[in-house]
Amino acid sequence: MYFKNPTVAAAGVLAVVIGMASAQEVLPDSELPNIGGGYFNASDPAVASYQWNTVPPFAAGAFNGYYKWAVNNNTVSVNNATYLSEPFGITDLGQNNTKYPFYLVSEGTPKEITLNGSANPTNKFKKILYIIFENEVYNWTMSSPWWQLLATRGKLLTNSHGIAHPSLPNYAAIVAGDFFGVSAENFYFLNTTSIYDLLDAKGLDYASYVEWYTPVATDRGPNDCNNAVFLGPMDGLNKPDSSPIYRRLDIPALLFSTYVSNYTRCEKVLKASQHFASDVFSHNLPAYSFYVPDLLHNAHDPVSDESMAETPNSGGMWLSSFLDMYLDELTRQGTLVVATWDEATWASGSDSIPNNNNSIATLLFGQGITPNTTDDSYFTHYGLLRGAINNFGLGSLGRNDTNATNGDLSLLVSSVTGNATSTSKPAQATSAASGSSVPLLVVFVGALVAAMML
Ligand SMILES: *[C@@H]1O[C@H](CO)[C@@H](O)[C@H](O)[C@H]1NC(C)=O
Ligand SMILES: *[C@@H]1O[C@H](CO)[C@@H](O)[C@H](O)[C@H]1NC(C)=O
Ligand SMILES: *[C@@H]1O[C@H](CO)[C@@H](O)[C@H](O)[C@H]1NC(C)=O
Ligand SMILES: *[C@@H]1O[C@H](CO)[C@@H](O)[C@H](O)[C@H]1NC(C)=O
Ligand SMILES: *[C@@H]1O[C@H](CO)[C@@H](O)[C@H](O)[C@H]1NC(C)=O
Ligand SMILES: *[C@@H]1O[C@H](CO)[C@@H](O)[C@H](O)[C@H]1NC(C)=O
Ligand SMILES: *[C@@H]1O[C@H](CO)[C@@H](O)[C@H](O)[C@H]1NC(C)=O
Ligand SMILES: *[C@@H]1O[C@H](CO)[C@@H](O)[C@H](O)[C@H]1NC(C)=O
Ligand SMILES: *[C@@H]1O[C@H](CO)[C@@H](O)[C@H](O)[C@H]1NC(C)=O
Ligand SMILES: *[C@@H]1O[C@H](CO)[C@@H](O)[C@H](O)[C@H]1NC(C)=O
Ligand SMILES: *[C@@H]1O[C@H](CO)[C@@H](O)[C@H](O)[C@H]1NC(C)=O
Ligand SMILES: CC(=O)N[C@H]1CO[C@H](CO)[C@@H](O)[C@@H]1O
Repeated sequence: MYFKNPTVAAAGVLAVVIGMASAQEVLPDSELPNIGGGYFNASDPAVASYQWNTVPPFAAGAFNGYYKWAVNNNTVSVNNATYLSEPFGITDLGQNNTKYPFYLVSEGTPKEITLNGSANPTNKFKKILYIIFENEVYNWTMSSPWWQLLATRGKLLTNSHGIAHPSLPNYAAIVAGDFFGVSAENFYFLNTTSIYDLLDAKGLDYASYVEWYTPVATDRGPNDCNNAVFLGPMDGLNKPDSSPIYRRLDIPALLFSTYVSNYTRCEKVLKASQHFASDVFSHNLPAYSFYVPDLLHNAHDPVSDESMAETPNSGGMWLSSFLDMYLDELTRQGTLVVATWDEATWASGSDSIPNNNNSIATLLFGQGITPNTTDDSYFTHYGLLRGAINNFGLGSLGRNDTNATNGDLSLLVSSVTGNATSTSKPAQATSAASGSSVPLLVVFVGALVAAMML
């Protein structure tokens, strides 16, 4: 049996497919999300030569066709598929002939990766760990005393921006350098290259540590990718939407068909509670990893006795504890920890109104980071990606990872110092804000409104 409670899991899949169409704030046909939080409209000269068709194709009930639109003058096609069996770890859960609509997104002209790019590795950090929080505008986050406290432990980027709305395309952007025109949260598989191709080529290891995730047994092996849309227990107090606490769309790797089609890669998506602590303290955290907090820890949903308007606190409390536990040890191993938010959303739950310039908080901790500092330079998710690529000397994906305007983490991190080569034992219960060198960890915080939707 793949799930502890197959009935709930199956119902969750169906509820998601239906709920995405009804609950999500979808863009009108005439709009395409743009970096900075605004939207292009059909009469904008900047997109006059493009074709797009976003919304009707992505309504859950309208998958029975073939659609295409264009991003950056490059046609992106979306093929529909209705699987009668279980693709990529989607399990039938005993519901024979269950149909799973999903969308395969391909670039019209596939981008070629470039290995061994012109830049030499900057080697500012040995490892990078990303943590992504959900759905808060910068001001809202930084009005929380918990995030103010966290800022004293690291470097706060005050001019950092999400790429798109709603949440899903932002997760794609940080590992692949584009959002591929996606403006909804249906069941996408992106048939494109990503940083995982560059990491494989370089021989660097990676992992995703995901709260509540359980791999599934398939004919490929016992630890295949689980593409269930929601997993985990429900929080009955979390009204009104009773959100499950795991979402597929929060794990960047699972969004890519080029990732989940490879069983060896699927084995690198791990249940956090079984692997993260032991991997950190045994010095086996790979060079590039994500820690994916659940929908309570990532601030998407409030804790049980908290109102929606107080949501930032739930994520801030969780991250404070997380850093108490791990930051000393991660720093000793040369890890940069990146905590960021997927997109800027207001307490009202709206992704787009008012236009908040997609302004999000991003905080850096650990290796090469001076605590209680800020940086005001313009930064986007593409800078998080670019920084990892430049640090490890991976080459290029040929997308926005080559665009220096979007920032570069490795410029914000001091050279490796201190106990980066330490073989010390697991961290003591001491303060983490000691300035020791630590691996980089990125954390995304996502949109609140999207939480209500999906
Ligand atoms: C569409 O965008 C153009 C250019 O920014 C702007 O002048 C126009 O007012 C917009 N139209 C609508 C309906 O928003
Ligand atoms: C967009 O496509 C047209 C037609 O192929 C081409 O002439 C133009 O150079 C392209 N623009 C960019 C920015 O690639
Ligand atoms: C699925 O099919 C199997 C065998 O064909 C049958 O035993 C089982 O009851 C079916 N399950 C459902 C939920 O219909
Ligand atoms: C994915 O894209 C590649 C081109 O990059 C194409 O050859 C392949 O057929 C696509 N896969 C699917 C399943 O469409
Ligand atoms: C990669 O870069 C190294 C050092 O700059 C160089 O020696 C090597 O030939 C390059 N490899 C490729 C495949 O370009
Ligand atoms: C957000 O912060 C900026 C800069 O301090 C301020 O100008 C703006 O009014 C704030 N917005 C809200 C909604 O608090
Ligand atoms: C599958 O993933 C492994 C890394 O886990 C990589 O070494 C291998 O090249 C990948 N295979 C393909 C066909 O991409
Ligand atoms: C952080 O810096 C501010 C000034 O930039 C200072 O007032 C405050 O005491 C510092 N806090 C800590 C914990 O170092
Ligand atoms: C860069 O990002 C912008 C905005 O997110 C996007 O429209 C564009 O297609 C991207 N460019 C490339 C080369 O991926
Ligand atoms: C680089 O990114 C910035 C900000 O997203 C954008 O305005 C600019 O057009 C991009 N430059 C190129 C060459 O893609
Ligand atoms: C590591 O840090 C400890 C405590 O600060 C210090 O005593 C020790 O000399 C450092 N070791 C190295 C190799 O820097
Ligand atoms: C263009 C295309 O592939 N359309 C397909 C969408 O899905 C339905 C159901 O499987 C097919 O019948 C269409 O051919």
